[in-house]
Formats: sequence, structure tokens, C-alpha cells
Amino acid sequence: MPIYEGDFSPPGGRFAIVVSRFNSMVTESLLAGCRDAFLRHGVSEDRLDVYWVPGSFETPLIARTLAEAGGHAAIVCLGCVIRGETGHYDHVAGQAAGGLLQAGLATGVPVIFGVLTTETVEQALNRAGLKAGNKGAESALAAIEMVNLLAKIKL
Ligand code: INI
Repeated sequence: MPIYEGDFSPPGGRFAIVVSRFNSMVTESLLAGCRDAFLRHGVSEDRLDVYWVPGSFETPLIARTLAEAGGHAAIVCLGCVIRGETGHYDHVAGQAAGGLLQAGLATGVPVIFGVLTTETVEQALNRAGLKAGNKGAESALAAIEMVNLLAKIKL
């Protein structure tokens, strides 16, 4: 029974990181974790392009534009939406998730959802490098895994 999985061997190509300024105290830590994970897995800094956007809501447009431009093996999107801080949490989080999914499906380029959605600032900080891992680092690994899996399918 053939089983196909993406591994974490160093992939070729460039990687885009789209990162939201909103809640930048959190997203800067996500970006640091993401960069560190790429470097540790053989993707050097000169193959990383970082694009800052105002908020998570804006990540899908830039992700899709980058994916259509074709210059990146995968696009990692980082953001932080905290329910306690906004009445339109569901709109921002939901539209970001849906838009990023569509960007990947429409273009065939892996678009990684590295947007934290939490109830509190404390939960967000914990998932941005304190007590509960770093979503930015996880997102870099997801990008590498998807690029390597797609390479096995598109022989
Ligand atoms: N953007 C976020 O990334 N996180 C949030 O928690 C947030 N809140 O709280 O509103 C947020 N809003 C801004 C939004 O993403 C857009 O930048 C803005 O609506 C302009 O389109």
C-alpha cells in the first residue's frame, strides 16, 4: 500500500511570509518563530520574503496575489485575532480563514493558515512562543511538508 507524506527535508524555492501588524506584539513573535523554523530546516534567509499587511483580514488578497505571481513555493500567513478585543472577531477570523483557503485552492500553491484565533491575549502569547508552542514555527513546518508532498504528486 503506497503511502505518501511530505517530509521535512530542505525544499527548494522561495517562501513568502505574509504577516499582520494588528496585535503586532504577538505577530512579531510568530514571525520570529516562523523564520527560525525555516532556517533550522534548511531554508536560508535569502529565500524568505516578508510582506506586512494591516490586519488578518488583508492576508488573503496578498496571499492570492503572491500565489498567482508564481514566485513562491508556499505562502505562510501569520496573524492574531483575539475575541475579547473585537466585536467583529467572527468576521475577521472567518473571512481570513476562508480567503486563505480559497487562495490556495484557486492557485495550487500551498497557503498556510498561521492566524491565531483566541479568546484572550494570554492565550495568544502562549501560542506565540510562551507555553504552548509557536504557531509561526508550526506554519513554516506545514509549508515545508506541503511543498514536499506536492512534489511527490507532481512528478
Ligand atoms: N485584525 C486582526 O488581525 N486581529 C484582530 O483582532 C482585529 N480586530 O480586533 O479587529 C483585526 N482587525 C483589523 C482587520 O483585520 C482589518 O485590518 C481592518 O478591518 C481593515 O480592513
